[in-house]
Amino acid sequence: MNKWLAFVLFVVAVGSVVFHFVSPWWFTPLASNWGHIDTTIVITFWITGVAFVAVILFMAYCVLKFRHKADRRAAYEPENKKLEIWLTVVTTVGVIGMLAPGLIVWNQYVHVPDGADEIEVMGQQWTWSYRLPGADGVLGKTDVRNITSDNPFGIAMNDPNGVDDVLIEGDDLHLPIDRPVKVLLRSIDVLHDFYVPHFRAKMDLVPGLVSYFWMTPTRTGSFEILCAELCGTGHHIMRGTVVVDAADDYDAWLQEQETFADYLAAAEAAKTSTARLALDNEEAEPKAAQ
Ligand SMILES: [Cu+2]
Repeated sequence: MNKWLAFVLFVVAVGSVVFHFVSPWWFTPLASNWGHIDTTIVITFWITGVAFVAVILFMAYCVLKFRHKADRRAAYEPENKKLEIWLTVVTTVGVIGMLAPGLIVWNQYVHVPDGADEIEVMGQQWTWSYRLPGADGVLGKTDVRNITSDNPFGIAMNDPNGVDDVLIEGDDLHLPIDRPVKVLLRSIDVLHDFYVPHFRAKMDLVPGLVSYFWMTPTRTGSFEILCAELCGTGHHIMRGTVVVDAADDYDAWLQEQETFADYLAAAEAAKTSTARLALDNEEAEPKAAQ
């Protein structure tokens, strides 16, 4: 029985390592500058992998070596200074090895390089919308209290920087290749999490504040956006697409997008036509009564 248990433990240890190397599940091909994030995960795999194999093989060894024998008695050894020091040092080195690279990369992840473009991602149950700064390169100020159907991002009416902001609702986000971009994140209802696996980029959207990270797309193509925070019954449909374009394609796409000024003009036109319709009806009614 003990031999079998030791054998099963051995198979678990070796099988896990083999499966790790032949597994079809691995990172999606990288499409941003965040190769360092992959490195930190690989370091964690190595440290936890070595610890896992060591612990499982040690268990298999103990199950065999110290199995029950009628004439054997257990020894009581409450203290072993040497072993405790040794285990504490190895564990400390392992934990530092896992935490330190993460802290270094996190520091890079939230320190935006000078000259990065700014864009805004807005999450709400259960869609993604995007705002780009327009020709002036500056996003207009916003406030949730300004949000209406004509002003879905709540742009401040008295901020001239907001008028040319490009608004994208229910469509793909496009980004130019090889340009660092600061991604500002807002939510207008609950917690969401903007996640593009190919970019290795992920950040919570928290109602009431603007969170951010930065990255540089390094490859053209279409990449999936996921919400990585359980945000209600429609969480699973909260997906989107980000398309990384060459500079010319990006400019051509940008030309076709609507600005906040277009939104305001459309709202104004709708108001006028409603008013005219009401006026027409009023004029028509007395005739109908005759
Ligand atoms: Cu969500």
